[in-house]
Amino acid sequence: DTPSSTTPQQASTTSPTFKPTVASTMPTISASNEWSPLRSLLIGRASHSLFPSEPPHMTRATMPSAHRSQFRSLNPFPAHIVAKADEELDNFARVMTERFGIKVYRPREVDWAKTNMGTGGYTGAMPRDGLMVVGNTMVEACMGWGCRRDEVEDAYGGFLQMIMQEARERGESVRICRAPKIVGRDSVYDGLLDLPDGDPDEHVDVGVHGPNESSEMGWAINNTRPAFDCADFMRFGTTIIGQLSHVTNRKGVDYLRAVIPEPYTVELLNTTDDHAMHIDATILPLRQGTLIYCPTRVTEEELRRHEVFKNWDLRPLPWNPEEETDEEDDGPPRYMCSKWLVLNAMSVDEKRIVVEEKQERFARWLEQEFGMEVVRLPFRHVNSLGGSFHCATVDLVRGES
Ligand code: ABU
Repeated sequence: DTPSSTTPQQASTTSPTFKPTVASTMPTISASNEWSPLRSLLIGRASHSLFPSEPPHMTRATMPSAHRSQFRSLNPFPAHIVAKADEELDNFARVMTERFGIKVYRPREVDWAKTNMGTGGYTGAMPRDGLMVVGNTMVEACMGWGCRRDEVEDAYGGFLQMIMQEARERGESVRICRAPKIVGRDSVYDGLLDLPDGDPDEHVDVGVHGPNESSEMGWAINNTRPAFDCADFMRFGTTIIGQLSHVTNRKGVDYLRAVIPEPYTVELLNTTDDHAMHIDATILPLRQGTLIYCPTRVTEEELRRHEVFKNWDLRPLPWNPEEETDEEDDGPPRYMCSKWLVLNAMSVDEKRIVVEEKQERFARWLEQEFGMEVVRLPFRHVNSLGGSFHCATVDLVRGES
């Protein structure tokens, strides 16, 4: 198989600072879960990040109310936050390479104000939303947000060509499924844009392709074309667990089902998150058989409905981070995330996990309750842009060497 044709990138996608340090016997892409030893990783880049310019009903549906007024077309995130976020991402990449011997790729720098034919993009700091490895296949998301339509090509297109080339030279069977291009007007907000403005703090309830089985709410996109972010899905062996959300519709799930290789299957978790956008702050698998979950978004009963979790140790986080005032509140604004972002940690392997350094209560709980070795790294400025370690990465290879 070959990737669909793309425009070659203008710049190298591999940071010269982080040269691969691992043996060449490693596959180019291969991952079937979220916890096997991490061997190759894509880490995002924050430069030039802009507040996403989606319509108000989408912003109301998915973003915390405090900062919504800043979500305007071409409005950049504060420069000092972006600069610090890049420092955090560089440091994270250095630690992954030097301490853990993980091969790290970085995307090219993109001026997001100049993308999308001048209407602007969002960020290169959250690659998890746009790309996912399933076995030997890299899937590109059919993103719902118009401002993210070209994100994968702009930031990671050259990287995708490079790994395809590497795989070809090594005779590996690797597939890259690029998303179909929408040329012209997108229909995904049809019927939704003329909703009354209402209270800007009120959650939008549009009922277009919802409700799901456990919530009466509707979604901020319709089901006229496939839409999904990869971060609405997680790998648990050959079962991929996902959710419908304000950026993932049923056609998106059907599309994903159609492009992933056999024997992988997709099952949907019925979550009760009215602001659903990405499943990786709702569930966090630590290792085979152990999963932490957000009990206000999903129940143990719902998790157990899925065969893959039958004999798992399923643990709700025993406190509600939304009700906590802690040192994290002194940090930069979480413009786009809830405090459940604490669960957006990234496993190095079944014993080691990367957690934001100010999340000390969570880190200690993982150490004491699960015997994890917690790698504490600064990431609050990346958090400010919309995600934590899981969001800011795409694991390319997981598994024993
Ligand atoms: N992009 C992950 C954010 C999830 C959350 O705020 O809960």
